[in-house]
Amino acid sequence: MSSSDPTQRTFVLLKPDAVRRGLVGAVLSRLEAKGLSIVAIQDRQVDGELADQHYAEHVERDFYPPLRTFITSGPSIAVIVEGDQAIDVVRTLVGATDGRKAAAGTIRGDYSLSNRENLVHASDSEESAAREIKLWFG
Ligand code: FUP
Repeated sequence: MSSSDPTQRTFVLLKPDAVRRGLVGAVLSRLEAKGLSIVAIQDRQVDGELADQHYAEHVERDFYPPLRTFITSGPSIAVIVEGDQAIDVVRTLVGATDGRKAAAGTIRGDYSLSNRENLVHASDSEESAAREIKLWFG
């Protein structure tokens, strides 16, 4: 993929709340309906070590201990999503961090009422996508 190629890969995690609430299909179908492709998918039980690596930029924050408990609380689904400008497109579909403030029509805006249990993680830059795809898929 050359740097001028708009096709990108991004990392998406369907968090334990999405699995527990039976929203995996609903979330994946929104990504697919947009025209994005799922190029890899895996169910993963996140342990504390992977949580700390994934959220390296947040480990010192006050909100991290309960976030760590949540993200390790049950199975998640790790996904690589591909498409034209996939990183920004997926972030737009996911919506703002706090589900109470996320716009209606976004995944978090439609399905989450929480700033922590917000269903989905999506890479926020090309650097994050590359780091996270390597971390989760090797
Ligand atoms: P986002 O990029 O929207 O996933 O949000 P951030 O990278 O800012 O935060 C990562 C995760 O930390 C969020 F998905 C949820 C959690 N978080 C909290 O639990 N409390 C906060 O105040 C902020 C974020």
